[in-house]
Amino acid sequence: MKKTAVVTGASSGIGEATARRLALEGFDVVAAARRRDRLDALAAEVPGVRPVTLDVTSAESVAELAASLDRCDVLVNNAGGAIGLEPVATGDAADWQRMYDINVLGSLRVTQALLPKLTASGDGVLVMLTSVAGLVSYEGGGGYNAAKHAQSSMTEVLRLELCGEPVRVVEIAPGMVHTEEFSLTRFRGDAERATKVYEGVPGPLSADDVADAIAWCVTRPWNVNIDRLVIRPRAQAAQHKIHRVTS
Ligand code: 8X3
Repeated sequence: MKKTAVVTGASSGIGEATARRLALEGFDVVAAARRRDRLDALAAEVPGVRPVTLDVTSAESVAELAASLDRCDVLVNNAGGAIGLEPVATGDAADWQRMYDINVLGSLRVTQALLPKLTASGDGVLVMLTSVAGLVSYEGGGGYNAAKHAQSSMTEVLRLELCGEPVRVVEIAPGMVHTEEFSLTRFRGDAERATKVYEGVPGPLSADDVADAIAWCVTRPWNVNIDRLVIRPRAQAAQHKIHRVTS
């Protein structure tokens, strides 16, 4: 019997790379996201990937996802993101609310809906994609830091509460990852600002690098729980310590 992995936010970036990678690892992959056209293209290209339309901010949509699954062995709560880089003094509460809704409550909704199936699998693995932004705060990070800290804390609580159940709880906290959309979303479509984030950085992480780490975590033996994996590019020693090459 093949194992089933559900990946949220699978239409691009880390989610898409993880869906591809877990399919290669032999999982039946349920690729879930809002943008169905992208998921269909992914499923047409990668055998073993099934597309499911999902909006993690909608309880109904999450319930439909759960109802469409026979089983769930691995859940990768990847849907998330940052909106804005304004200081706390001028940040928009609506942006903060949206970030909380996607990163924290979105992960909560999907986790609650799929936990019975993860437990029933006998060796479930729940992966939370947080961020180094959930461990270290930085200027302008406000709403994103708050949301990622909350998601990271929720992950710790869950691991404590599930102790004794056949479910592992893994937190992946990436640093600088150059994906198609993360910075573009943060800067509300300003491509020039988004590009500058990675300018001169030799080897920011790719979505594939993070997918590789996720695949490693979920393929460890049943008794091995990788609590938290912090993954950064070599050029980023800390949040504020980034090596850039100027030409
Ligand atoms: C993204 C990493 O450093 O932009 O989750 O907050 S950072």
